Amino acid sequence: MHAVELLGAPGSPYTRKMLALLRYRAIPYRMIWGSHMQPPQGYPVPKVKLLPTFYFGEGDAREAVVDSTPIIRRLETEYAGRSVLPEDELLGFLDLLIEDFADEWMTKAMFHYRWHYSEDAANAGPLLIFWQSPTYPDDVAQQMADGFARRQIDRLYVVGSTDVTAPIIEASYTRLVGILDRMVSRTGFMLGTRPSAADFAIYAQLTQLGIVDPTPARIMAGAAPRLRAWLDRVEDLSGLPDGTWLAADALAGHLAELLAEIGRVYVPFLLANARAAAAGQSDFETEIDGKRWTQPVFPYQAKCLMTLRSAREALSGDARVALDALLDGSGCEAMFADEVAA
Ligand SMILES: N[C@@H](CCC(=O)N[C@@H](CS)C(=O)NCC(=O)O)C(=O)O
Repeated sequence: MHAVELLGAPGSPYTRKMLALLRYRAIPYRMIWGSHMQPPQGYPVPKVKLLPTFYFGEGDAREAVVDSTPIIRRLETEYAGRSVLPEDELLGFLDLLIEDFADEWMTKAMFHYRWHYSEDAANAGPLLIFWQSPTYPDDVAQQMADGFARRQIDRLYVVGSTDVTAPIIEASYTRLVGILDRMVSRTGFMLGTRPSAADFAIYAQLTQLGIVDPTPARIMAGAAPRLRAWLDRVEDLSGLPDGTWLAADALAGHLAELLAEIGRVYVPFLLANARAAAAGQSDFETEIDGKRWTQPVFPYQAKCLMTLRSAREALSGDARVALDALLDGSGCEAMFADEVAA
């Protein structure tokens, strides 16, 4: 069978998300380690150069695709078995919400901790270069690492990491380490004894936070060795026996803390960002977790809110009632309040 190809890097959380997913699903793949700045010669260029870039098909039919969330859905239609998308409507929505939270909020912690403190930035710079190739001479590598670090540090504010927002991001990460550790201790995964897309999205950000970057890795190692060990297991779940999804009556107990965290930090962010985007602003200021948050508008994340709203709209009446009951009081319900523009 033709293997799906992907260009990615070990320091790119979304690459790790997809690599672990391909392994769990036993989809034949060919991993091309590299940089989105230097795609493989003769290969098509995706609409936006991001890692991972997936290449579907061969020769003239080869197609370059980015964005892990839709790629996961495409892989579900092209390869059977070991699905990561729960067929139950309510679980399906929760999976999408948690995946989105990990991809769009937890990545703020990942980017923040990588570049905010000098110890972490000095650690990441050379790794990012040697992940591309181990044969760069030292002086060239050092120059590239310095350039890379400078560019990324200059971009910290784009994801909302500044001295003002640092306490919010760091407190959320510390709470999440505890919340995720307790979830993993109960059933092994976010939505049962089998992994869903949400698990791979969370794992993705934590491969960096928990392993690569010294400051957040120390926090995890100290507070949650179970979660830290989980990361090494999720990297390759090819031999995991088939499991089951959570029963409806177990959802509230298992998910309450995580939903409250999403409602506490991510939902206020999504709403303020979408309002500012609708008003044509380039920046916005809001309050998150009782503290001031400022950042440039992120149009992609305005789309994320729309996607979550459409997904709730698409639910059958019963599933929507069950979802609303589950989200009630978590702060997540504010996403669907009618008066909020998007
Ligand atoms: N939504 C995308 C995000 C991918 C992404 O942001 N990748 C980062 C690396 S982890 C990237 O390529 N950044 C390069 C850039 O922004 O120039 C996905 O889920 O795949």
